[in-house]
Amino acid sequence: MMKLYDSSLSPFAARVRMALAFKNIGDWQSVTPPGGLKSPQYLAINPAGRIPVLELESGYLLPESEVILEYIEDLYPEPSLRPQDMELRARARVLCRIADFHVAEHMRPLFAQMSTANKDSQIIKTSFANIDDGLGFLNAQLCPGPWAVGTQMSTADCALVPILYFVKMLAGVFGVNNVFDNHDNVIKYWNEAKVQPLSVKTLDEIAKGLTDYMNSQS
Ligand SMILES: N[C@@H](CCC(=O)N[C@@H](CS)C(=O)NCC(=O)O)C(=O)O
Repeated sequence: MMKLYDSSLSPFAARVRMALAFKNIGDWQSVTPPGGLKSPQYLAINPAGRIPVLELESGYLLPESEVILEYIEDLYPEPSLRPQDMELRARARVLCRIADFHVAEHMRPLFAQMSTANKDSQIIKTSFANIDDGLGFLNAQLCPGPWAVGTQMSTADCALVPILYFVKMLAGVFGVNNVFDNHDNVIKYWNEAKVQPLSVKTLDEIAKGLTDYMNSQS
């Protein structure tokens, strides 16, 4: 059985769980990284010390959520998260890259700021400015919904739904009001996509993970 090194606090791990749920794949197991992400045991699993990693039946340890989705798609082609249309397929890939490189990447300093007592207001300001730029790029690329490239869910939604949830969460934590406000297509996408049953399931898992984490800290 495949193993997913997983966390309900990770938008990247959520991307993989959302794809597995879409395909109704049950033969996988969620595993907590042994010893924490930077422990020698886990660094032997993923030298980058990051989740997710999918351990394949062969024992091969596959990192990088987007590549994991491609593997899952090859392993279980139906139902497909790759649009039939070649242009829409390209658009879904572009949206995944925007989500990763132009939005999620700028959330990293904010996660670090969450867990430090000495907050740096300049880092927080710059990160939200970068996220706003990324949301602008996303805004220009999104198609009319309810999903990111139209009426069918794709890999882009598995990436975007969890990441946008975390953008909202971080904005709440740092008191940034209406983080999507300059981006009409992002607002529309978020409102339509977040209520789809698979999004609800994925976002509920994240919300529960966050609640459990907060409770463990208090
Ligand atoms: N590009 C990677 C990013 C994975 C990633 O950054 N995961 C976060 C959890 S949300 C992590 O493990 N962070 C720990 C760290 O960067 O030290 C992917 O798509 O899988």
